Amino acid sequence: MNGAESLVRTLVGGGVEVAFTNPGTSEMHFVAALDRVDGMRCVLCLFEGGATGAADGYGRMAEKPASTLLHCGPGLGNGLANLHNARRSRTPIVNIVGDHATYHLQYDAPLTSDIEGIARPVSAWVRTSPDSRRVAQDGAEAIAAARTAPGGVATLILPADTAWGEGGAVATVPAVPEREKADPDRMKVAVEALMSGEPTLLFLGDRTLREEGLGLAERICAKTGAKMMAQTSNARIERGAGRVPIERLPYPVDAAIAVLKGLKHLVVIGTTLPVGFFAYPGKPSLLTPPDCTITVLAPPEADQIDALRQLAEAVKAGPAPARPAIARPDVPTRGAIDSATIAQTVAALLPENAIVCDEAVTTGRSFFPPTHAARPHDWLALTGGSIGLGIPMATGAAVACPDRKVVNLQADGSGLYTAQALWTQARENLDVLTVIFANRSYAILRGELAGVGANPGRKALDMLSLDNPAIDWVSLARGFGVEALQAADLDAFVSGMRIGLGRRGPFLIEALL
Ligand SMILES: Cc1ncc(C[n+]2csc(CCOP(=O)(O)OP(=O)(O)O)c2C)c(N)n1
Repeated sequence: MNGAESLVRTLVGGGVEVAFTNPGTSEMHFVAALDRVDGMRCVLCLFEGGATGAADGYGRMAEKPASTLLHCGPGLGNGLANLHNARRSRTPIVNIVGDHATYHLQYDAPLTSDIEGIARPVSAWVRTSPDSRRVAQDGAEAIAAARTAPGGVATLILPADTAWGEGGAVATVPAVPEREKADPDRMKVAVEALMSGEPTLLFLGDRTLREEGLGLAERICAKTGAKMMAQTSNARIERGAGRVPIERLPYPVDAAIAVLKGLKHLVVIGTTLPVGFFAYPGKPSLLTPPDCTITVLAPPEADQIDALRQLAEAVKAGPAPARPAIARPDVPTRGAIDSATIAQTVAALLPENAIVCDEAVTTGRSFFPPTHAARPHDWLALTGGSIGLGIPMATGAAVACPDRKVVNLQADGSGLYTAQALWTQARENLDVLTVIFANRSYAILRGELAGVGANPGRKALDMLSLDNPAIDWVSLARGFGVEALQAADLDAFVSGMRIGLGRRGPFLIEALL
């Protein structure tokens, strides 16, 4: 068996069943091995950012790693932005990058580069396999590294001769270490904060935002009077009718400072501190009031659910409190296509068990309150602020969950970074409805210009406008094999949503805002 085949067999044996690929010459033996081994679905992505974003969407939903297959340092570089987002969402990914044969590197051929150096900032684990007898073992360790809490990108670099060389043997995946329990001293401080009667916030991320964690947090808050809030951008929240509604820390710094005002204690579980996405002149980085105590009870790598259980027990939390049911709204019948009517339409029509992939940027800022009443669904957001994730993430989520409708709420500028992932949706016949918010601008950056105190002139404003020429998303989608329609008013938008949600397979709506 050659190294490539031993690696593919090891991946399949270790539960890696999907490869999002964009290969080149150095990966040809790996590609050939995919044909000799059953159990690995290969999904071609036309750009590495599509492959890495799809692996992120897949991992968030499947809760196990997919692999990528990328070509040398430049291919990895193309995929880096979405690996950055995956690192922020702590998604397990086995990131496989081909390289020149070991003995060829000394000649500095054109594609030679420092792959480890490119991979390191986004990877929890990096290894270059030295030879074909070792490559399966390295693959097995990569799977374990990707799955080790909090989850991350394990980059395995595969010199071409490690793939074509003989002597490979299938390896088994080593055990993944258990998550550590919360520190008892911090638990004591957190319990004291919650029982103090002073304004206290449970600041939540990661696993705490699934049904079980939210249920525990709700009971703790009901007992102690504390409030709960999610970090701004989350890998996955289980929400919708019958589930615990949770708001996110607002993105704009002033709004975030306002909601945290008066807080005396912050208890952090499954995330990091509430800081601004950016610094702004004259505004703080850390957004809690200066006299607020902060206790990081369980960082993302810790056992967050156990921390919540211990807290619930320590404060003697009662059963789930009665929660007033919020009625699902009807579709809007009056008004323009804007944030409010879009959110209302989504809330009214989203099918049960849908997966929402949110790269709506400015249009989506206020989507949460109106969609609490939507049918139960998962909500996946842009975790690392690196735009160009939405369409690939929806692609990967649809591969992971073929029985669930995926709805990609997509800002137009961000969508253009990785629009070719639509082709993968068409080729794989994935059940994804993409809704493009065609405001034909980088709208968020207008606010940022003001926020940093810059004084824009015509040239600066020109850098934020996408209307000359206007991008024709319907033609773009059709060109990639995805049926599409344009909605210029609210009626057309609502009926487009009914059409898109009522059929299976990829579909795109360009909503003119
Ligand atoms: C990889 C990357 N490049 C650039 C940026 C800077 N940036 C942030 S938002 C944005 C434009 C977003 O425009 P669009 O997606 O149309 O959303 P809108 O602001 O119009 O709602 C840009 C360029 C970024 N966040 N990530």
